[in-house]
Amino acid sequence: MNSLNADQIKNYEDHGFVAPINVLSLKEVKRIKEEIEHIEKKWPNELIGLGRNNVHYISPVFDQVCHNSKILDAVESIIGKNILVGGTTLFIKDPDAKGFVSWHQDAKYIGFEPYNWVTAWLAITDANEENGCMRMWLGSHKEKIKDHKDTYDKNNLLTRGQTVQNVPIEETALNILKPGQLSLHHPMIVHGSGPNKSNKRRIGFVIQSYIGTNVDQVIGKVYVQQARGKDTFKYHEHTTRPVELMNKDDIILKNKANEELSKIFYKDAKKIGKY
Ligand SMILES: O=C(O)CCC(=O)C(=O)O
Repeated sequence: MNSLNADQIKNYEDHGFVAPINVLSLKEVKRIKEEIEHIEKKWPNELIGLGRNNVHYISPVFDQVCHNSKILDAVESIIGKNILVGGTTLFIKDPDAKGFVSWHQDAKYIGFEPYNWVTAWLAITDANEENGCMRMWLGSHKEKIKDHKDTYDKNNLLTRGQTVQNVPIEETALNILKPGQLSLHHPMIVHGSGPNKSNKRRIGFVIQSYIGTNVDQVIGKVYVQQARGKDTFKYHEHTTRPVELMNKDDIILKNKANEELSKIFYKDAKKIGKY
């Protein structure tokens, strides 16, 4: 077992996130990067806009990441042994593309309750200050859900540019990761990330999120995969796992899952953004 140790669990409890956790080899990460480049070349529209979500339904490479035992051991240390994959997102920042992520709490808009869930951010490339790694407001997960202003900034990678204002920068920390390293963050932690100022891509594959089987979707519908343990609650529709890249039925599933996700993200929104 690669469970988190006592210090790592304390870090998560005190700060709202834990990192870095070594989970994949450089060879495994290279394979994932190649898969992204292959999909982008052969199906140029597949990973843009809403399509950046739930790529694990159409690619066995991404599916296997979600079911990786090292990642699941770490996740189990936080949410217990009955684990579902509740969705994934690719956060890609191309060099000089100006994309950023405003300060936000995932719990504000994702709709998973109770908060027995955790978001796993896997670095496919380096993630550092220069290329716009995440920055976390330490301890903010212990506070309440904060007001978020929908800004719809065109460079914001969040759906409606939802933003927590007046974050004290001196209480934040960078979440620096090397390729193959993971961070786990709490649903309530306030976090964000700046633009990529380097000359290389920054790629994060985010399991958003791993949820305990006791977690419901209170805004809309979500499809799930059993990652570990048993689902006695049966709140969600379980899906199959892909055995080949871009299988016709899997594409239909990905599109259906993304339509549902979009309804969740844009519930009560004044307009629809580009993701
Ligand atoms: O990739 C990023 O920069 C931000 C991702 C994020 O906000 C999240 O995973 O919750």
